[in-house]
Amino acid sequence: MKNFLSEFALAGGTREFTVERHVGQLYFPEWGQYEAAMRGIIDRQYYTNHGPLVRELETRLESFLRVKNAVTVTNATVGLYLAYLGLGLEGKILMPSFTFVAAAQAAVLAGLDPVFCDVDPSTHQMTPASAERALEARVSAVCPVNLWGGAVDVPALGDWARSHDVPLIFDSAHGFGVERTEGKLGRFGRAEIFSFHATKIMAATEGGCVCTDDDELAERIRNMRSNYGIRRPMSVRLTVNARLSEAQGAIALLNLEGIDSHTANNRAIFESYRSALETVPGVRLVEPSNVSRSNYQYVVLEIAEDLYGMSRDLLWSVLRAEGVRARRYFKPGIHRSVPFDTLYPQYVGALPVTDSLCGTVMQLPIGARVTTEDAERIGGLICDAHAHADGLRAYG
Ligand code: T4K
Repeated sequence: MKNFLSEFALAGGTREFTVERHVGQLYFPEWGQYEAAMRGIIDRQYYTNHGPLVRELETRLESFLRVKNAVTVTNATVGLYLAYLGLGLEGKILMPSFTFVAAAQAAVLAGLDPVFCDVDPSTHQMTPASAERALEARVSAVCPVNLWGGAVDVPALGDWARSHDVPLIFDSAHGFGVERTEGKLGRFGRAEIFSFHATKIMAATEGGCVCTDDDELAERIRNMRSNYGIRRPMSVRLTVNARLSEAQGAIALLNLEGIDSHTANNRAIFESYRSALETVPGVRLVEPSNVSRSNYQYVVLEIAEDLYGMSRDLLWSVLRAEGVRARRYFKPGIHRSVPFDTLYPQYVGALPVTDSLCGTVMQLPIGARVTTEDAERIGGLICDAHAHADGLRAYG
């Protein structure tokens, strides 16, 4: 507890955490299991290009997600790119600007023009209403993003997409293991793309997968993914190297085994934050939206400066000084990032919710290296910083 201003690290006091706490630390497998998996790879001397571990991973992902095809790839950015290419999309693709830049980068790589829309101020998710406002652009596809261990309202967006006859390609980079009443994310729209980055709950250090019930699309992506092709050869527009290695496959398989316990661990941390923060004025913990089960991989706060007493950015600096490596995803929104700000200047000033969220939203540490006690201490720091906001503002 920080009783005096001088106790805050930003004001010269001792930092709360000597070992920094990060957002989304990898649930790295237990060492013995990892060692055994690596020995197997070395014994087989087969390291990549759709080896036995990656094949097993794909089969296990298909049965876990109840989807016909899970095509593993190097990362979600490349997965989005291959899905756009595999669907033969041309022209414009609609997506929210309040997200990681990957969906737009992948669009540009695939020769598409991204069109940006705003999001719902409470859930941070894209809605049919937010999509509607961008529709005059006459897009050929929509890429909704399932954010923060929550999801968009899938049936509502599905109805909207059907009525406008545009395919949905879901960026579900945050959504592994997340469930709606209709089932797990992974089988909605024409394709869903997951990330297995080190900061995700289902991690392979790097990696991802494209999920689809469309066998033809999956086969096309498999053919594009490897320069040598795999399974049924098919003529495709382009091939790239988007393969997952056996070592990544091994880590992913072990993480898939642990997914329920990792989710339970995340949930306990999330609940610890919730109770530590519920009475702090001007701090809103964003609950995962539109899902029956979250993976709780993101602890997202909105800071209302007038009520809390300091800005999101100053609180972020207070926490960083204490060894809490909070992040400011997504600052700026895609429409204000290079090169999209100059390529598409029409969006600057046109997405007020996104602009507001980019200045008020922050993520707190969670995952393998964070404990429920850490969450209580971080919540306590946020509470103490509010109590000393007048003094801390001098460090802004
Ligand atoms: N769609 C959405 C909605 C996404 O959020 C993302 C990626 C994608 C698509 C594309 O997925 P990928 O192509 O990456 O598979 C990160 C991640 O690189 C990125 O995967 C993630 N979303 C994005 C939101 O954040 P950075 O540059 O902020 O992450 P980085 O590497 O600085 O790590 C964040 C924190 O995690 C740091 O505090 C340190 C900690 N960390 C990181 C790594 C890599 C660790 O503790 N260990 C680690 O090994 O972009």
